Amino acid sequence: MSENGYTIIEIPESLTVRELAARIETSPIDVIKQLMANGVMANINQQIDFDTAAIVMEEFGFEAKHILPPDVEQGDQGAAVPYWRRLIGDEDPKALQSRPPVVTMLGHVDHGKTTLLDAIRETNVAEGEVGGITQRIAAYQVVHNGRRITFQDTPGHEAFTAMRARGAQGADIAVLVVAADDGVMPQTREALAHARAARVPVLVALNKIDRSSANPDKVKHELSDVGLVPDDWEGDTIVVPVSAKMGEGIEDLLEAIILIADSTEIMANPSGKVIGTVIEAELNKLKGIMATLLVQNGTLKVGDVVIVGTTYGRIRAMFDYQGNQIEQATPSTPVSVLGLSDVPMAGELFSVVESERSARAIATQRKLQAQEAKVQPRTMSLDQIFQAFQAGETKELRLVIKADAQGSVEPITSSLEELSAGDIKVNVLHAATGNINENDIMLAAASDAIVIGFNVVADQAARRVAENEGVNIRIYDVIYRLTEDIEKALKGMLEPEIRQVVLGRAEVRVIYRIPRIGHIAGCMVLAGELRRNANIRVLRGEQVVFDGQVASLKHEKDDIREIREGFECGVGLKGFDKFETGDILECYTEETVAVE
Ligand SMILES: Nc1nc2c(ncn2[C@@H]2O[C@H](COP(=O)(O)OP(=O)(O)OP(=O)(O)O)[C@@H](O)[C@H]2O)c(=O)[nH]1
Ligand SMILES: [Mg+2]
Repeated sequence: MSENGYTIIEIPESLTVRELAARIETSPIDVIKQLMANGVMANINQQIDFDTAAIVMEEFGFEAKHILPPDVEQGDQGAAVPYWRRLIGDEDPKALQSRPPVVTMLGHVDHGKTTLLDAIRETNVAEGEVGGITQRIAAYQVVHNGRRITFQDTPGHEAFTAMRARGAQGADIAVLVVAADDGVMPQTREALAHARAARVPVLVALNKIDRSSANPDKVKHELSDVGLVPDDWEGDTIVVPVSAKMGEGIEDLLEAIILIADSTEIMANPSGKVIGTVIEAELNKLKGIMATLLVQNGTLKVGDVVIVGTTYGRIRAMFDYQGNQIEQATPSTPVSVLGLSDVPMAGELFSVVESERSARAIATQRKLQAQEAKVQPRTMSLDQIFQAFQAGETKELRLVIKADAQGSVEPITSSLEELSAGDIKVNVLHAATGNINENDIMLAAASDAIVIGFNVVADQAARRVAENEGVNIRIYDVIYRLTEDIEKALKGMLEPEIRQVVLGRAEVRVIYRIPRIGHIAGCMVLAGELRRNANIRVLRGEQVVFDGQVASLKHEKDDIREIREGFECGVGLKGFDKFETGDILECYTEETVAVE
């Protein structure tokens, strides 16, 4: 017990939301809620630092105490180094070699992070971005005076707290970009807090000095107020005046980065255990699942089996930051890889294992652990949200949006936000590309939001969690239908909702060809039952390959109306017969639920 009567619990310098929830025996949803109440948007697999965890724990009546593993290096303030670096702690000190510094650009929205990176690389990323706002971290390398430096961008918009936190976590040096005409702003302070939490040295790029409204002295005062006293004011923070637009001060900035890099030991073992962090990942329509990884130790090679959380796969192809195909990547190298079976979570650590078999074993183990972390069932369905809306309890319709392409995310988000009228507001909590996953559902559950999918499907884990949590998923393929629905919803006139009830699942074991009819799937019912007058969804891995009605259902030679778990049957579908063995047939009915 602590002085204030709180139970003391030991936690490490950094842990995932899931681990924190398990330690305080609370639902991860409640932890996510509490984080949100404190302005931190985090998903269940995300790392949060000790200070953040301590605040949340206090709300639940616990006091946090540090546990430091014995091999943790101590910084000058006696502070622990970031989590991933501790994993390198096991490497033989003799095998360590210096590697390029990883530099993260942090700062308030529009202060010029992306433009500054462009000036450094002399390329042009900002113009190609949707709406000119960086939505995800991107990473690249430059060579300055023969020295390689890895840069990472982060978004400055307030909604992207978690991405800034992750950017700081993976960095050796943080460049805090502050516009000379705007000064220290809320996300400047927040970014600084993340860098400090991750014990990363901070350097300030005082940008936009070309502007007539630039006031460097005023900004230096503000920097001093937050503890960053400039070196020319006898402090120890390097402040480099730059103009990303005019390309001024870039050399000085790179020199300052090298100076800081040289005063810190930036090491890794290129022949050690391969670990690193997922920087971003997306479902690419042409190429499949593309993940950008930052290698932090060891050498990642084509053909390696990578595991991230519960996702794994053998790397089929690897590309450097310029899109050139490469065979291997040494520490501090950002690479895009093809071959993972599912979209991994940005910010998660990856590692290499010896075979797909052991990857599968680890993934299964992790899935089981995840299931054990018990989740409180809750029910806040779409109609209840609207009821709350009508009763005046809610003035905000919260949405989580997933779409197939970045080009759709932006128009959908803005057209929905435009529906806000008077004091009724549409609030898009999160919008991204890719299938609807477990994290989207968790976020929606924690904030009473609805999940909207556009040309995507919900993966199996997501559907399971949505069912447990009572989260509403609505899938559309035409934008105007989507906006029309939400508009009706806002006016409380939504059409009755169709709810799907899953009856059972069967696995395709053999395929029979029946002349003039086509192919029939010989199945084993794995759970529940299949019914003749119901619908069937054909699942191949995570993909839904067909969704439609049952044409025939037979047991041995007889036509039947239903068949239960443990029995074999023959299934024909209306308009589909391209079965493959291993396909899962999910049988469901639709129920109409009236909206009051
Ligand atoms: N005059 C002037 N404008 C600049 C300078 N650097 C950036 N800008 C402009 O500031 C705006 C924002 O720049 P970005 O590089 O997109 O800013 P950011 O920090 O990456 O913004 P987010 O990613 O949205 O957080 C753009 O219109 C740039 O052209 C500069 O040195 N001088
Ligand atoms: Mg940007």
